[in-house]
Amino acid sequence: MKSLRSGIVHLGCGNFHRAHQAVATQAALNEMGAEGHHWGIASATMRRPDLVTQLAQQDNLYTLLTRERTGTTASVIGSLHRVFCAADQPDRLIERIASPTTKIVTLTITATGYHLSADGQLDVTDLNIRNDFNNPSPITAIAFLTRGLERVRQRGTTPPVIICCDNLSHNGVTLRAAVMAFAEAEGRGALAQWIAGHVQFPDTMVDRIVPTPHEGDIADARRLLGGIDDEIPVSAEPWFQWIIQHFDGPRPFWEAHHGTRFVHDVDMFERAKLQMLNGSHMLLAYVGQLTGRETIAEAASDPVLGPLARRFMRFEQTAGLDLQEKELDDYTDELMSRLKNPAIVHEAERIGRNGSAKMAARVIRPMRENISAGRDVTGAVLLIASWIRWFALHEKEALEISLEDPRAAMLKKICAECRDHHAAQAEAFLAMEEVFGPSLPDHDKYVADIAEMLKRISEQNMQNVLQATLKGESLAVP
Ligand code: CS2
Repeated sequence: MKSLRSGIVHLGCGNFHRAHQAVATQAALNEMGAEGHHWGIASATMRRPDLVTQLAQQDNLYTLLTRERTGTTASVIGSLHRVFCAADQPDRLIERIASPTTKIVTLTITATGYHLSADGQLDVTDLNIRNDFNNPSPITAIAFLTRGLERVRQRGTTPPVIICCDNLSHNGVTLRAAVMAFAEAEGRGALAQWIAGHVQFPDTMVDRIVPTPHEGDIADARRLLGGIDDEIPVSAEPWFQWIIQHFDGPRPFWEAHHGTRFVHDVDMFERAKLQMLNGSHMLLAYVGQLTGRETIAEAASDPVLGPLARRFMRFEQTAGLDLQEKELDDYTDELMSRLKNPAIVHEAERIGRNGSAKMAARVIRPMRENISAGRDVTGAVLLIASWIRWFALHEKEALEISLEDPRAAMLKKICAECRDHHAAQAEAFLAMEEVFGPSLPDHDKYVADIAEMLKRISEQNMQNVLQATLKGESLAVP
């Protein structure tokens, strides 16, 4: 669209952004007509210049393939007004954030991109974060936001609203605290205070399963578009949810896309999704990989693992959710059906990445509440034991998958130091407060349970262990 201008700046122009926010923005542009033309997106990839080149070759247009069990549909998305690489043009991103024409800044940089500890606070000892202190050409999103807001403050203009669209607990509050902590840590206490008083960081819940692009996407796009070539289509499931806390100031009419809602309190939506979907995703990923299931759909459709995941989702991962039983049943049914969608090729190995940054909010928080209430936590025990097993197998180089995690080196080191000593491995993993938080209630018992599960899945046939776990056989050490 020739008359488009960028009222939104986005950090993290990845597949999720292209299949979620950019799509809702396109719906808003369609609905708003000429009124909406200033709501184009200036989207920065943090470090993928190749994507910038590919998008530029097709005028920043691309295809969204919506994949249902019954077939695939294609639509062309044109809401990306500008695309650039932050690593190549750091000042361009800072200036964009600071520009008075930018009303909204959004982020999808994944949970690891925030450099948080298990308590949700910015890890100011993190090397990437430290490297960005007072650095005019930073690499982390937190530093880019701080630099941009610093310019807004110096110029006395109106700051943009900053909308985190990643799966973090209380993502707006968390991001605000992280930006303030960053400014404080680099000696800009006054800036931190100004941010606290002037910048809005609404909470959001985002939900759409967006698998990594695969070879068939390009052919499908060409077929569905009647022969037009698209080198970088993106595919997604039909489900779309974006729940945004009300904020002051102008915005696109994102509600034009089904599944977008503005509410006063995002907490329950966010917690239900983080625990029931994202937490169960982790169980399916770690256990699935260990049983040779390559995709989430295969793992969720497994006659033993599927029911185990369902039980975990419905009875463990609902801890702390103030919703009716019927609502929880319906949400569970819906989620399991989405996870089984065979048209979505979502590799288990990918979902399993960066577990150390995801564990606290998705798994440990409900686990802690369940233990305190005397409820069963077998699913969480299985999940954690399977995660440790990934690293143990890696350490012995038996598992041929890439292992991406910000703490991978340390986790493999633990496995090496106590090779085949399951109790010591479980103890050392659970002692990492930056991943698991403080000790669990009745800590020693649960570490012993995890160690026992780790021993079983390491020494016995995995399918038999899962059968026994599904039947509810006790983990008590004989
Ligand atoms: C997944 C999410 O990678 C992960 O951790 O659990 O990306 C998940 O697919 C989305 O949050 C679904 O909305």
